[in-house]
Amino acid sequence: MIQPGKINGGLSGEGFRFGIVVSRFNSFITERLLQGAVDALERAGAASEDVDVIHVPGAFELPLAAKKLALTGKYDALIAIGCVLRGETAHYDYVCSETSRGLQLAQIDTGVPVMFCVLTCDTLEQAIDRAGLKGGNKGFEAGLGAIEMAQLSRKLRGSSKASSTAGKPATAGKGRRK
Ligand code: INI
Repeated sequence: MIQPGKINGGLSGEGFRFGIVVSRFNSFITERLLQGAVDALERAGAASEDVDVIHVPGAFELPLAAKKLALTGKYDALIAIGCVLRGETAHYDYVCSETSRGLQLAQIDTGVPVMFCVLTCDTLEQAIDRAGLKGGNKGFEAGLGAIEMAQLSRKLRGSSKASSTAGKPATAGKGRRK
């Protein structure tokens, strides 16, 4: 029986740099998600000087800001935080679809992981539940996801068949920044 090699991202944020893009729209919710994300990064060992927070007007502006941050080459992972609440018109659908599509494109185009922490809710109550009440804090989950993806990306940079040893951390990227 073969023993497949496993490459996983760990959960230590030490030595990684993170950018958080936050929408001001529905800031009652987004600032709580931001607190959750920062809490996760801090508890995982990320240093204050390695975490930058950038605010944008609304969720629709998150993709461009995320892409610009990714292109700086400064960050190991990004977190995009927003909250879109359904209204009476189709506006909600346009904002949700373009925001999610744009954020996916930003990470695919640049190779920098972008966590999708944009709540898309029918009611304010649903959003509150996910920003620190019954549904936990989706910002905290996004923070953990950012750490895992940052670690995984660093390992995968050195995981070609010739260079990797399954189960052992890859050497590429090590010491790049601390
Ligand atoms: N932006 C949000 O982040 N959440 C919303 O619920 C929302 N609604 O409902 O309109 C919203 N609209 C603003 C949009 O993201 C842009 O900032 C605006 O259209 C300017 O480009």
